Amino acid sequence: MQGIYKPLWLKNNGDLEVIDQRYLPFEKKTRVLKTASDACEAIKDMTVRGAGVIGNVAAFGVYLAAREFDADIAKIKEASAMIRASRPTAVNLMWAVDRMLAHIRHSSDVVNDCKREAIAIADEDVLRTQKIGAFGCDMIEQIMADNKLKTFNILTHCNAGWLAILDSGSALAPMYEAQKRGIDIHVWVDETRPRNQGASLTSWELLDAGIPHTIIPDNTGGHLMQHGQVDMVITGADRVAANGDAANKIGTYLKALAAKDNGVPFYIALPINTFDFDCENGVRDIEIEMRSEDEVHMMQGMNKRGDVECVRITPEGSKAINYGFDITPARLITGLITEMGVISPNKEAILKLKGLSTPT
Ligand code: RUB
Repeated sequence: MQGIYKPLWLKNNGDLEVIDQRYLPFEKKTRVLKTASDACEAIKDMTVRGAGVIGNVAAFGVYLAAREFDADIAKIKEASAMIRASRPTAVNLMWAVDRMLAHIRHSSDVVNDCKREAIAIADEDVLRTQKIGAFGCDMIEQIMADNKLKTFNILTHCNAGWLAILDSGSALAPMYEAQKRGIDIHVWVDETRPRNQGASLTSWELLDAGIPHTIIPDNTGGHLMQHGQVDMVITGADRVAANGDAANKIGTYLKALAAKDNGVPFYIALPINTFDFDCENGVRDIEIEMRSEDEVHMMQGMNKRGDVECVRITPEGSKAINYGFDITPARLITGLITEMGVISPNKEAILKLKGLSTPT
C-alpha cells in the first residue's frame, strides 16, 4: 500500500496531504486533511479541483470518515453524503463515494478496506491517464501525418493536467506523451476566467515540464483558429452524458463552436469514470454549478512588491453571474479520448464502455 501521487499523498499517520491549488502559481503550499469535513471543505473551497482529483479526495474522505468514526457505518454514510454534495457537476465525485460505500458494505475491516479502495481508485486513475496520453498522442501523430505538419499547435481550456487527475492529466496527458515521443508541440493555454485555472495552473504545469506554451485571453482562440494557428483542441470534462454531450469549464462550448466553424478537430479527453451513463441528454440534464459572484469581481495576483493579493476589478454595486461549467453538445465534438481508445461521441459507442474496468 503506497498512496503517493503528484497532487496528493497519504502521510505515514494516515492523514491526506494535498497541494493547495489556490496558491499556485505563486506558492507551492500543502494542506493536511484529517477528517471527512476537511475533505469536504477542500473540495468546496477549491483547495483541490479537477474532476479526477475531486473524486480521489472524496474517496480518501470516506476513509478519513471511517477512521474518525471508528468504522461506524451510519456515521460514515452521513459523512459520505456530505462529501457527495460538495460540488455538483463533476460526476467522479459521486462515482468515487458510491464505489467506496459499495466496497465496505460487507467489510469486517472497514478502516483498512476504505484505505485500500481509495488507493486502488487512485492507482487506476494513474493507469487511465497513461492510456489516455498514449491514445491521444497517436491521434496527434495521425493529424500531423495527414496534414504534413512539422510542429503541432494544441489549444486547451482550464486545467486538465496532473493537478486535475492523477498522475498525467486528461487533456494534458497527450501533450506529456508527445514530449516523450519527441514531437514538436506548442500549447495555447486559455486563461479560463474567472478563476484562471489555465493561466495559473496549466501554464505552471507546462512550464515545469518544459513544454512550449503561450497563455491567451479566453477570447483569442477563435481568431487563432481562423488564421490556421490551432491544429487541434483538447479539453477535459467533468461529466459526459450517454449521448456524448460534455460538461466542462465555462467557455469550452464557445471554443467548440469556433473549432467547428474553422474545421479544427475538437477532442475531449476523459477517463471512463467521467461518463454519466444514466444521463441521456447532457444539455438538458447535467447540473451546472453556480459559484460565488465574488470570483468574477475579484482577481488574485502578485503585486510588484511580490505579495499575493486579491483586487476588485468591477464597480461596487454591479452584479455578476458565475456559471462554473457549460455543455458542449456532442455534434461539436470530433472524438472522445478514453483509456479504452478514441470513440465517437454517440450513445452506441459510449454505452459499450459501461461496466468496463481499467486496462492493465
Ligand atoms: C475543472 C475542469 C477540468 C475538468 C478536467 O474545473 O473543468 O477541465 O475537471 O477533468 P474546476 P479531469 O477547476 O472548477 O474543478 O480531472 O478528468 O482532467
